[in-house]
Amino acid sequence: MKNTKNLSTTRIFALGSLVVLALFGCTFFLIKGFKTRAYTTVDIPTEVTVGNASPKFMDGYEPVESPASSTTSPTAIGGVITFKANAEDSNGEPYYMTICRTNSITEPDTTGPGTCSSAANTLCTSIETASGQQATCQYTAKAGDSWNNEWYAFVCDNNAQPACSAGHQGLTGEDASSPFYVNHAPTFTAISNNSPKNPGETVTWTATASDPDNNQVKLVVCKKDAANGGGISNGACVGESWCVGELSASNPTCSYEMDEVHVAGTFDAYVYVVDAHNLPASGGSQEANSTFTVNNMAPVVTNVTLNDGNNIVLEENTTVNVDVKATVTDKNGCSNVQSVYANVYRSSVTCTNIGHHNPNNCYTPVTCNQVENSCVESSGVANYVCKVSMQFHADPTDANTPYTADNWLANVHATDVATATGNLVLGTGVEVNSLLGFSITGTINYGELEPGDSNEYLDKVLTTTPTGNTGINQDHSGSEYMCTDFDTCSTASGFTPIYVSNQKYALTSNILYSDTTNAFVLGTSPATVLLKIPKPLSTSPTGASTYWGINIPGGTATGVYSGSNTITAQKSATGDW
Ligand SMILES: [Ca+2]
Ligand SMILES: [Ca+2]
Ligand SMILES: [Ca+2]
Ligand SMILES: [Ca+2]
Repeated sequence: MKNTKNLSTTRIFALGSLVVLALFGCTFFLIKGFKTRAYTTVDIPTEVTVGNASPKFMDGYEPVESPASSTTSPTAIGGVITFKANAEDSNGEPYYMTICRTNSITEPDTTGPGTCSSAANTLCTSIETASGQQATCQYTAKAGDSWNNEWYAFVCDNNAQPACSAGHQGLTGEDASSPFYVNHAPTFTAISNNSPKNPGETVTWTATASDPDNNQVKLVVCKKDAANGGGISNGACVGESWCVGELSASNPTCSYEMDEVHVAGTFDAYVYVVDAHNLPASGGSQEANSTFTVNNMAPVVTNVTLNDGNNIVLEENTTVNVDVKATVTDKNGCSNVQSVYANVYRSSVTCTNIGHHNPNNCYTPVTCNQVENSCVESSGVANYVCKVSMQFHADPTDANTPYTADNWLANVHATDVATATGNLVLGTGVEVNSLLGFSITGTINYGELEPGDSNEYLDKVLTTTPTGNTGINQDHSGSEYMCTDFDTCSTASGFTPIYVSNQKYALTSNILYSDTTNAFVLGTSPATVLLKIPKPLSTSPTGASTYWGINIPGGTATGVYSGSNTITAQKSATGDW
């Protein structure tokens, strides 16, 4: 090194002077001996030349970076590193500190700092600093810097023939020692994801990315970009994230595990790559919107019941509400289900659209409503109830009906907002029970007759209207007597009850009381009357009439006679429905 060479030259010169002086002294002594002259006082001239020594870094004040730059805490591009050291010059001269990239310094020809081997190799140079004081200089990290940047600190004195120290890299093993590290942004050239996926599945993004410093890289996927209040900070999304990946050597991935229930649709997903120091990539695919799609799932219908599994009991001449219940599951959430309806029908009937609606055998569509608070958000399950307003004349399917082989079923349909559908037919149906019923308008008032008289024609009409769901006949019977003190009907002297057999009835009009074929005698035992009223098909069913008359036996006392006739409905043979 040049500084070392200069120091050696100086030393050789000083030693030469001493040798000359020694020779001179020895000669003088010999002359004195020869002349034998005595002196009491001799003036001997002296001389020394003091060489210039370079400044030295002081112990405990070796050169350092501030802040320290290390692999775990590298310097950002544009970041400033201040180099600091204290040096002492044994000549007491001020000094300059110069930081070079290589272990080489050139002393200046005249006063001033030393120079590195090239301008490119010069990091910084301090101002003139007094011996023993701290010298500082600053370097701003540049994109062109390497990851790993060696440096050497030199101190050169301010002398007419300056001398520089050896290069110093700081204390071994210290973060603040050479080298300093400059972090560069990762490159991020492409992004992809594996959607569409179903709710409950996992969407994975894969980035094409690496780091010029061989730092590990990480992929972060955010719900919003920076322009909309999102973006990233310190390697994390500012707002909500879809996922935060793991650090990897290159091509990092990031996976979003969907909940079991997830809204369907396409979602914005802004992708960011950062290095292990959370330095974001710039350009390329950074902040690209790599949208992902969650599939719509068709609703699924389960647990269909009709009337809670019980046979259906109708009510005469009116409707009853029968419940259909079902569970509907949509993995896009309960609210994704837009409509639910049921078809309720006799099993051998086609009942799939409103054109099939028939209150005898097919109720469609029956609106179903979500049971309040039944939605379980985490599973997309909700319960529904559909109320069927079933008419009294709905076809019975129990024994002794034309539909014994059938039963009643429910088919529940669910449709979601994306018009995907699901349905389920009740597996085991229930019966609609036979409902035997009728109503009769009017009472039988035979009018005013004298003993020995009868109604010439059976002209007192009773109209029977069926109010159930079967074809019907009737049984007719009457109390044994009509009497003035009904229903005591005293047979004591003075009381003349009218025996039941004086009443007759017919199934058609214009039958004479005296007709022995078509006028039937009423008795106390029920007699089957084959009215053959058909099974009602509507709320205005076909009815039937019976025609009545009476004969007043001779000797009957005057008075108002009362009695009671009993008419009972009987299910007719299925052939008469
Ligand atoms: Ca010096
Ligand atoms: Ca360092
Ligand atoms: Ca980096
Ligand atoms: Ca859905």
